Amino acid sequence: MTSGTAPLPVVEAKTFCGICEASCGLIATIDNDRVTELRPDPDHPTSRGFACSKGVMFHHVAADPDRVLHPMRRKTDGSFARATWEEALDDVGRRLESIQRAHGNESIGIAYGNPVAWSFAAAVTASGLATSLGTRHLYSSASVDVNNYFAAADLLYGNTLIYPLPDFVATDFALIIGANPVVSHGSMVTTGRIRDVLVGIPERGGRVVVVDPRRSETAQLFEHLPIRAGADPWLLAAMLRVIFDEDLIDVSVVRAQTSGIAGLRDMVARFDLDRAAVETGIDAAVIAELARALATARTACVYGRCGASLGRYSTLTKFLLDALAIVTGNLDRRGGMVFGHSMIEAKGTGDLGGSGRNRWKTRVRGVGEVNGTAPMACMAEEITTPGKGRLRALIALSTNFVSSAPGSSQTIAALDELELMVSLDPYLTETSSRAHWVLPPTVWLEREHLPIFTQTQSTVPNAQWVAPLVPAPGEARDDAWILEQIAHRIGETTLGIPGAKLLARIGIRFSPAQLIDLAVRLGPHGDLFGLRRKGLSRRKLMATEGAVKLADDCPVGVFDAKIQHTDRRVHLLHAEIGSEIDRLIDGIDDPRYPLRLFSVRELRSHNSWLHNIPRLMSGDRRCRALMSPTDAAAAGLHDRDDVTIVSAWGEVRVPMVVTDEIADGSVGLTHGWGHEGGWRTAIAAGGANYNVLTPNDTNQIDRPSGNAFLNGIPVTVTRSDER
Ligand SMILES: Nc1nc2c(c(=O)[nH]1)N[C@H]1C(S)=C(S)[C@@H](COP(=O)(O)OP(=O)(O)OC[C@H]3O[C@@H](n4cnc5c(=O)[nH]c(N)nc54)[C@H](O)[C@@H]3O)O[C@H]1N2
Ligand SMILES: Nc1nc2c(c(=O)[nH]1)N[C@H]1C(S)=C(S)[C@@H](COP(=O)(O)OP(=O)(O)OC[C@H]3O[C@@H](n4cnc5c(=O)[nH]c(N)nc54)[C@H](O)[C@@H]3O)O[C@H]1N2
Ligand code: SF4
Ligand SMILES: [Mo]
Repeated sequence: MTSGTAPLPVVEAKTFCGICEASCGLIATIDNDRVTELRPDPDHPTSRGFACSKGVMFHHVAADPDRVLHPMRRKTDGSFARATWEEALDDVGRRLESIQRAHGNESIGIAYGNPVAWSFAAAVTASGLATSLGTRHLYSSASVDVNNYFAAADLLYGNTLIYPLPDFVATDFALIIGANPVVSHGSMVTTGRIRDVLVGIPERGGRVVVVDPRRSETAQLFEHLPIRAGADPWLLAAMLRVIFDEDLIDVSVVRAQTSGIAGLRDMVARFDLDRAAVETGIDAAVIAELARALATARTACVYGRCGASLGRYSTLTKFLLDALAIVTGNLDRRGGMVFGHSMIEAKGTGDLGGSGRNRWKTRVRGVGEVNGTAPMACMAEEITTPGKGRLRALIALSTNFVSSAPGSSQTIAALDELELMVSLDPYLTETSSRAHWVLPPTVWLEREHLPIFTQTQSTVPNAQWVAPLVPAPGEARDDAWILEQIAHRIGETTLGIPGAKLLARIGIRFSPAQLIDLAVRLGPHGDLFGLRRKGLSRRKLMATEGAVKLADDCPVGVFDAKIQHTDRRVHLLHAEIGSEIDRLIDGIDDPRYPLRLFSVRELRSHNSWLHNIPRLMSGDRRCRALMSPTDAAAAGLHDRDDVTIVSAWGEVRVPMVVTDEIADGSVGLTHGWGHEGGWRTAIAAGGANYNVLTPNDTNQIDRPSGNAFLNGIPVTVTRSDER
């Protein structure tokens, strides 16, 4: 046997999970260039020995027999044929060049999805390519998720990326609006073992109140306040009104930290408690008690996620939520809301992608950009509407937007009009299978890996940077490499800095790793190129096993350094918020659609994928609608009926479960199901695409942020055989 064929020794290496924002520490067993086992890392500073079933199963994704491992070209009959990288890149390059010549760079677009948050190189490269092209067609899944956070942060704190974190570990009172961290493991805050941390609050005498139309896995553990889906801004504004009316604001803190308090008081004075009670389904007396409890708690934090972020008025909702913490003196306070302390400052990370808002507007509907990106809700019309700058070629990167973005039927129809669609995806999904080319990316076990996004929001600041654990299988290549190859063929760069093209021409190129290393070394914990002996750099981190803890918790007393408005104050008065309040108060319900639909996320799903791993799909896993016994009886429906859910924008057929988990007036539906393409287990799971029911009409989405409207959709539900 020669040394070239000798089996490699079985080794272990530390990494972290690149699926969700918990970014749990993992230990991988590597046998002959394959990851054969993943288990929790007991020494990771945040996750401390926790990992969920998805994380420890991820090597089954890497080894999935349905995984795309070679460039694939779609044939006229819709099936795919294998091609070489040269053929793929040359064809993509030629077609893009001809679009460039005929219509200019502004007709080429990029759409990226959630997994980019775990691929720093892809994130840097995709935004760099969009900058080089000078195109406004850069669509981010943030617009179906968190743009409202960014818009509220811009208004309140003066920068889209400065969002304070709930200090769950030290708080006396946690108000959780539309989040299910026991299942999701937290979002827009990275707190390891989040379930245990939350359980610790009542154990030390505090309170956790969960506002949710469903008695979720989180609500079951704490005080559950059922609310009608989509009614959160009514609850929050009414609570603020009580706090003002009863003089419960923390006057000295508010005087020191804010401007516009009188304006905020006038805005919430427009909310009547009795109407708020009707809108939310929560008694006025209960709303008032909740407001008093929050305001008088020794410390309190407020936290809202997808239930609050995917409503029709999501920026208003997030603004009011933060305002509750601010007026009660809980900002920049231990046990209240704290600011992250990362190895790369959030603002710095954002500056690479251009943090900001409303610096330009979309071509067709004039919706303002957020962090340099346009809303996915606008994409279909940008493809179908003629004129200069029409979107003609789309590079889709780790997104399954046919399932995850609103208006799926319109999106599917629009994709037919694209002259070129290229999808970088490890699977043939309902999105990628509509592309002309599907190009095979590595997954996070196979590439250099650092928690670029979640390191900014970890409540135990830490740093980790790992080398690829195993080589890329088949012909898979890093997303960043693929984008660079495409850019190279059309005379563009992937470095989003001024003068990048000139530098490239004289042979000076920076890799994404070099760029991020620079940000780390010059960052708050960086080695300043030797000036700070114990400081961090890529080289040092990669030589370290596991993650490095940077502090026990986030700092307090950093208000002046974090607030980015030039007067160093939180701004509470905004015309944009005033007009959202007008829209909310003047809104009229359509009597044809009396129920409110909301999304249900499951432990062993991740958004619209991970449905192809048999071990994650075992047991009774199916797409289903959930309805309260009272609403079901009123509509003559029974458990297990096949029902049709109809909204103003579409309809789906699904089986129904009648359960007292659901509040009257709301209907739950699992999202991310109803697959097409080449992932056989996912397709066999059946189900329907939730987002057939949601609007891509920009009059319906959140105005200040362009965030999609996916929760609180007015619907009606009937038995399918009665239609
Ligand atoms: N109705 C409804 N819709 C929703 C939501 C909801 O609550 N309700 N939630 C929204 C939220 S919060 C989000 S974040 C979005 C997510 O929506 P998307 O951003 O579209 O993300 P996913 O559905 O997670 O799909 C990720 C895709 O990336 C592929 N992928 C995985 N890893 C890699 C990789 O390393 N490289 C590449 N190139 N591809 C990869 C997967 O195969 C999959 O096709 O969905 C939103 N849609
Ligand atoms: N297992 C698992 N974990 C995940 C994901 C996943 O798909 N599966 N996705 C990841 C991603 S990308 C994200 S962004 C996070 C999301 O993290 P979370 O937001 O914590 O997760 P969701 O399940 O979307 O929680 C939303 C909660 O809001 C409730 N809700 C729905 N509509 C309303 C409403 O109008 N008002 C109120 N008050 N509540 C409402 C729902 O019943 C649900 O309990 O999870 C991440 N982690
Ligand atoms: S909780 Fe999220 S980060 Fe942790 S193992 Fe599960 S999927 Fe991975
Ligand atoms: Mo998300």
